[in-house]
Amino acid sequence: MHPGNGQVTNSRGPRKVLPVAKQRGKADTKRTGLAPAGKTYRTRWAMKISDRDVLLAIDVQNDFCSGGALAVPSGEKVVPAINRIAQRFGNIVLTQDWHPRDHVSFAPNHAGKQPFQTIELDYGTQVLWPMHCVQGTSGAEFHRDLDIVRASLVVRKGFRRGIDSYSALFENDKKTPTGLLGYLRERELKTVFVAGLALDFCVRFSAEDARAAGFDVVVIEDACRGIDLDGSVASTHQSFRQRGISVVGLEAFL
Ligand code: VGL
Ligand code: ZN
Repeated sequence: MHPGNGQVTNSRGPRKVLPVAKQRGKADTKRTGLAPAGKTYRTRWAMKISDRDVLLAIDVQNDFCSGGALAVPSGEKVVPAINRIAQRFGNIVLTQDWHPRDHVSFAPNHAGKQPFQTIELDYGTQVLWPMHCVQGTSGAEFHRDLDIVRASLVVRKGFRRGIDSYSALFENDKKTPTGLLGYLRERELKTVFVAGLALDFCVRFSAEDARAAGFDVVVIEDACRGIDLDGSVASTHQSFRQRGISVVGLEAFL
């Protein structure tokens, strides 16, 4: 689903969105790209952001950007998109993948295994990755252009040697909490807007866990990039549809 016009429907019914032209007033129609009378145009909608909304920016770190140890194709392109969207939010939370060197998800820590092969652990199947986001290394730092000053919380995840954590809420055993769920509840936040890297892993599992915990969830597709292992981007979109996770484009925030 890619409504593209910012209409977000969920279990509580449609969210209130305003046409951009209306919100800005008639004088601004040029800037919104509306065509002259008689010509066709695509109406653009603006998402109204409230203080119950939070932007969750997932793993915008050097190792997931071009030149990084686990580079997501065009990963760095999420940076200007997230910076732009973030201007609209009063609540911004960042996650940071933060592994010890001897982490169980690193292929070099398993004799005879190559990156992107899988192993079975007590919590299920685990993909083996190249070493990435090692605690304290430059690869684990946020992209230098990510505007982080207004973020109120940084959640580090994947710091236990024996367990990976794709989701910002629960580690890969689906039980061990990161603490973010408590933060979201205590702050009485209601809608989680998710962006970042990678769409088909950490963004996906964060969005799914937030939805399962009862939040309205909106994934900002243009502010994400995927790894795409064995059709994982397609299965991510299918999962979002099935779970009532909304997917919108960047134009909803301009
Ligand atoms: C991620 C694989 C391993 C991600 C993190 O941020 O999507 N993917 N660690
Ligand atoms: Zn990782």
